[in-house]
Amino acid sequence: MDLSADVLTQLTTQAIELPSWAFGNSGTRFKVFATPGTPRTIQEKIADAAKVNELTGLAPSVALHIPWDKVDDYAALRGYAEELGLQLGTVNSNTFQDDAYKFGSLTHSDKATRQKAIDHHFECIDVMDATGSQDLKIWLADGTNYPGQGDMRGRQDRLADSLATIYERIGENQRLVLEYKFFEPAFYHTDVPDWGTSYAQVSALGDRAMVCLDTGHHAPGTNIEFIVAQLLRLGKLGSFDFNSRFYADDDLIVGAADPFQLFRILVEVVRGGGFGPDSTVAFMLDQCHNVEEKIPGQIRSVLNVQEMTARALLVDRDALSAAQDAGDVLGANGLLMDAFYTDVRPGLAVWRESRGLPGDPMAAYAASGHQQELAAARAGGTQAGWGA
Ligand code: PSV
Ligand code: MN
Repeated sequence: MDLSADVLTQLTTQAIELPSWAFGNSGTRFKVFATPGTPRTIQEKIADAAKVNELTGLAPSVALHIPWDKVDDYAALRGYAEELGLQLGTVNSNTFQDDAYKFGSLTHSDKATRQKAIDHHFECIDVMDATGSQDLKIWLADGTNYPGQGDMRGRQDRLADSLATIYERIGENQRLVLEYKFFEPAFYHTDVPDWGTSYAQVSALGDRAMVCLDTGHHAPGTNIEFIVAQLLRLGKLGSFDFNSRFYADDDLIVGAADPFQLFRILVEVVRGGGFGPDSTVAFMLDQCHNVEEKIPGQIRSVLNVQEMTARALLVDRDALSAAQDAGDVLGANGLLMDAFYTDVRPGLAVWRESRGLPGDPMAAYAASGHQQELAAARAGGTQAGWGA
């Protein structure tokens, strides 16, 4: 199976947004290992994202996290990004690092605390207006640790009210995407634990409210591609946060833990019209690089998505439908596996070179000396990490 001109043309449109926080230091609650050359400012994070885009042609935008990426002049930040060939993308709110939110933010029983969280989202919308960002992404740490600790029903009602107030402020060309996560930091119950809750909440808001599916936020064994199919069917899949997990919210490189799962997800994306110029689904990474270098970690990640998209595009749809309709169980399964087992890497390398990109972006980066240059240039200052 070769990569046809049609498949390559479709791949030309692929864009994967990078998270600014992927370039900062991160780790576990046990230890954060610093990497020489780690950005100290949002400008340096953007410069690193631009390097990923330069070598892959896959990552034309970078997501911001407020307040981690706070600056005085967002229009200037936008200008800086544009000079480097990037757009500023999704604005991620943060209601999980403030003492006031110990017992919740948009769901809190105290009106003033809810208003504080709402005001924070208003601030994020102001940032979006200045940066030209389309999506406001809300992930909530809200939940409880013990049965009886909170009124789960009341919290849903308050969440609906808070979201409605935020949604009213969203501009005509902007969207609100609500992310779900089945546990952590709350362990007994989480206020937005699953796609169904996110779907119910955003459906009540309107057309510009959508679900964000973070691939790392499901219980082991969950059929994520089914959720993808269902949300696309319902017209409510707004965006992806791509990453890999073995055990929890591991935030490892997408496609690293289970490449076959990533393939299956992308098969449903393609099947459901979620890929290509007519799709409004936004593709983003939500990852951290705890022990590996960050720029090559991001390069590896976007290449993984590209490779699995290419394989998903190779599925012979007509033959698959025919086999499915004929009840040809093994034939249908074989068609899917043929696409999955096709090594698209040599074909993609040739295609990249034809577009003026390095055939092997990982090797090109390693040979460039860029990492060493950054390590020398970025001596001193405070390296960015979660919270800065
Ligand atoms: C926390 O789980 C998290 O990783 C969510 O997935 C958000 O998307 C991200 O942090 C940024 O706030
Ligand atoms: Mn996420």
